[in-house]
Amino acid sequence: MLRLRLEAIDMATRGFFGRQQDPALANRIPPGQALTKDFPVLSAGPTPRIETVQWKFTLKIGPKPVKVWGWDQFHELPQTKLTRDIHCVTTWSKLDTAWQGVLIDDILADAGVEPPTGYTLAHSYDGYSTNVPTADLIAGKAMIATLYEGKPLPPDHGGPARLLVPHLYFWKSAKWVNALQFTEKDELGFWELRGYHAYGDPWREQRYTGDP
Ligand SMILES: Nc1nc2c(c(=O)[nH]1)N[C@H]1C(S)=C(S)[C@@H](COP(=O)(O)O)O[C@H]1N2
Ligand SMILES: [Mo]
Repeated sequence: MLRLRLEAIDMATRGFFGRQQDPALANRIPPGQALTKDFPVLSAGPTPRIETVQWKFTLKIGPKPVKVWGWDQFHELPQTKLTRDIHCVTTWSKLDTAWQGVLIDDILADAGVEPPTGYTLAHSYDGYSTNVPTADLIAGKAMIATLYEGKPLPPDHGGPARLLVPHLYFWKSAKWVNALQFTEKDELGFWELRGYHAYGDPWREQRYTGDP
């Protein structure tokens, strides 16, 4: 909590400009957010360095692994480009970020899996986790991204691969992702256990536990 808030204050003193600057953009900036052109780095711990040769991504139903992809296998899946606005709970928003990767839909199709439950947890190499309802990952809404602005995703931003769920606060977009797990119930992840909202819709300003 403390770390995130301090960074937000620091950012407010440099490159920010308010929503009033361009009224045409106002309907793209959720309440309490301000635009930035930077791409701030927010991590709970040090950046893990994962070589693509050792990278693995596992799809699990509960405790049971259903399919594991290595880097090359993963790149045989259909590649999709998404350009989306992103919103961090520390109050920065960034417009038109361009990503490429594999839609969760295409991962499930490749594994021959119909979503078995309404809830998932994303897991990462640094021990991070975050919960996202299954409905928010499918129908073209989310991907495992490997390219940012046409280049390999830098390690600080979650490379080699991160989850991208752009319509929820950015802490849901797990960096260094290595598994997606279907769960019976909504199980809270790293920040959700530490005071952040279970769902995290920026348009409803669902920042903290108990926000409506
Ligand atoms: N694995 C992992 N993913 C993570 C985090 C983290 O600490 N570890 N931080 C989250 C938070 S709080 C935010 S706001 C975004 C920040 O992504 P960025 O550093 O690319 O801006 O990543 C999210 N994903
Ligand atoms: Mo965050």
